[in-house]
Amino acid sequence: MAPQLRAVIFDVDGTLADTERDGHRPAFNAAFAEHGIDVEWGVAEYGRLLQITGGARRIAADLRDRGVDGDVEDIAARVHRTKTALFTALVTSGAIVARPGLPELVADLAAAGIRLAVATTGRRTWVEPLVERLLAPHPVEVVVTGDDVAELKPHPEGYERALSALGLPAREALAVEDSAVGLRAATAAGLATVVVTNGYTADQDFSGAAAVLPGFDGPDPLRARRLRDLHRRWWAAGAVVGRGRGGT
Ligand code: XBP
Ligand code: MG
Repeated sequence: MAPQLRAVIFDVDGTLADTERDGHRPAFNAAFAEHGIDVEWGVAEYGRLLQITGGARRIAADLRDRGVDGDVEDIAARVHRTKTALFTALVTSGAIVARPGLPELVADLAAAGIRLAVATTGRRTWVEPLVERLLAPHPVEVVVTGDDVAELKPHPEGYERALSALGLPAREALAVEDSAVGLRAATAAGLATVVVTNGYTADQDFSGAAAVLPGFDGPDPLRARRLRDLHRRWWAAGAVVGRGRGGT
């Protein structure tokens, strides 16, 4: 029997909002400047650095690559605390808006009785106010952040925790992601995944996704009915080719 779609688990950065290029990146750069560190990430360079998930890890990896001396982990942690404060202020100022079509999709999911959750590598300090702003008034039952996991994406831990908090098997939920790293995490948790790309991710490899779309809106906007259909088809195709998918 085809599995029911009971919950959608959304990624945050790049998925709910286009946060990376003009949100996180300038906050990282301002934090470097505040700490007297002569690093400024350009648009293309930051796109490459997005392969490293988690802001503190991203800073540490880059400082190490640049041959910075001293306790790089400690420097990265301090710079990242400043970056988190700066980015949180940006979120609470209301400067970050939902991707076009997302509010309509979320309202339709809520009306259809499909539960909402979030799984991100970002920090809870800014994730909670952003999710509240972007998804209100619809209740988001579960918010798993980078503070809640030992392993960041592409590890499936964040998605596994979200499923466990929802009390659902993977086959009764669906992930919405924007990146190949996120797709790997969701797929490894056994989830059907719809990818909605952005400027940084459009050329990545999305093999195994239930669908790859350029946005939530357009001539055939993403709504509950279409997501249900994509979810059902993904599982039907998996059954035909005998892919071993967990969470039964
Ligand atoms: C994207 C990330 C995050 C953000 C920065 O997360 O990897 O690290 O770039 O946020 P996702 P922090 O797509 O899973 O939402 O500085 O708080 O880590
Ligand atoms: Mg993302």
